[in-house]
Amino acid sequence: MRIAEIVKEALEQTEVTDMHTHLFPGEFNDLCLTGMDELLTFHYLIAETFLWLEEDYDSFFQRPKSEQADLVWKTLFVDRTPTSEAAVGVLTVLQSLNISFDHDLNVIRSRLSQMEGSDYVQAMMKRAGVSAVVMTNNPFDPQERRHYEKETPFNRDQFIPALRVDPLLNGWENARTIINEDGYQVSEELTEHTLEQTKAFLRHWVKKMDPIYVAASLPWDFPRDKNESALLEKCVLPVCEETGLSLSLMIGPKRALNPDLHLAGDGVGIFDLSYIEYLCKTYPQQKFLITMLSREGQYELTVLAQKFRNVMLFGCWWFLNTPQLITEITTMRFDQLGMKFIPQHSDCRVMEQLLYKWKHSREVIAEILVERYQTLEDKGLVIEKDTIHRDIDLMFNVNFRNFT
Ligand code: RAT
Ligand code: ZN
Repeated sequence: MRIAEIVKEALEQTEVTDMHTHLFPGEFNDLCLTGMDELLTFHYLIAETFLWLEEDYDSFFQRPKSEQADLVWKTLFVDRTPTSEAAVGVLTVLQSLNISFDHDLNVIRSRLSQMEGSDYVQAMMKRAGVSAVVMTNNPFDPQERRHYEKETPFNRDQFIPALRVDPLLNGWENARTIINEDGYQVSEELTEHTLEQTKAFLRHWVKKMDPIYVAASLPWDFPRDKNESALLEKCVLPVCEETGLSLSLMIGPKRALNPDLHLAGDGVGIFDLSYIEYLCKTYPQQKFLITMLSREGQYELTVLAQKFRNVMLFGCWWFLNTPQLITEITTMRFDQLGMKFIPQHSDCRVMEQLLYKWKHSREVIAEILVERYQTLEDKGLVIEKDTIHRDIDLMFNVNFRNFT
């Protein structure tokens, strides 16, 4: 077998741990998104649809989801040729499910819904080659908390909780209302007592969720004031330390750049990495999983990761999850870090997206790996099939499991 075939086969056979998604188990009912309307109203596609649409933002969002999906379909797939990564992704999903393209969305809707059954979620994960997904669990979201409060049972080996704390860091005013409602006395001012109570709130949620890590997305200009850094360094980090949890930092969004677009309105800014350097240096015992949204600074971030054992870079996040940028960033990471990084996560929100996000990423990463192995063989190193399987398992499972 040639190297290219072995790599392709190993990537297809290795079930991955998808270490950051917005997926939920079927037991979480409405939070578990599936089907054509959810696929088409994925916020990446909504943003793209508005590039052509003249309709008011508000009137679009007031429409029922099926009408929004109709408009996305007509705008991006019928009246135009779908060329963006997110649009091509929908076609990959259909192809993976053997559903042929039809201009009539209802035909596709019904073919897809015929497949949905009780083991649909399992079937999607299996077909996508994903053994487990890490969720995003926000204790400040009433719909999500309900499931933890009433202890909805679910398969925790397959759906791994992650405690998301953005609302705490990026909006103390709203966060403190919820913390107070939960019975912890916190004031507007971050007094010692308030910090203690906030830690107690976090400990409570760590206990309830049993997360694999704590996660926060830090906007491009974080920390904007002393309170934001105090909440991170005096509440979140101490609780991570006590509980031995790693902290995942997803840095660089410019939230609500166009608020009319709702969830689709976030942009990107350039994060000042000196704050991350400071965190890695000041808290050497704390493990940080890090991904960054801007293309700028990826090189500096890779060098930073090379200096600190407590850092694990992961994924090509959100707008960076395109073949071109995965190639660029992953190649650079191989050059600087060897195999000590996690090449990708999916960020899926809709179950079927696993099919395209992982297929596209595997294809790009296969090309990079084949080139690397071929260079090594040219230098006389014999690359065994087992080595390739071991390496792929290392990057897509073991690096994450060992680090966390
Ligand atoms: O990629 C996305 O879908 C974004 O909307 C965000 O959810 C981002 O991934 C995040 O976790 O903040
Ligand atoms: Zn995400």
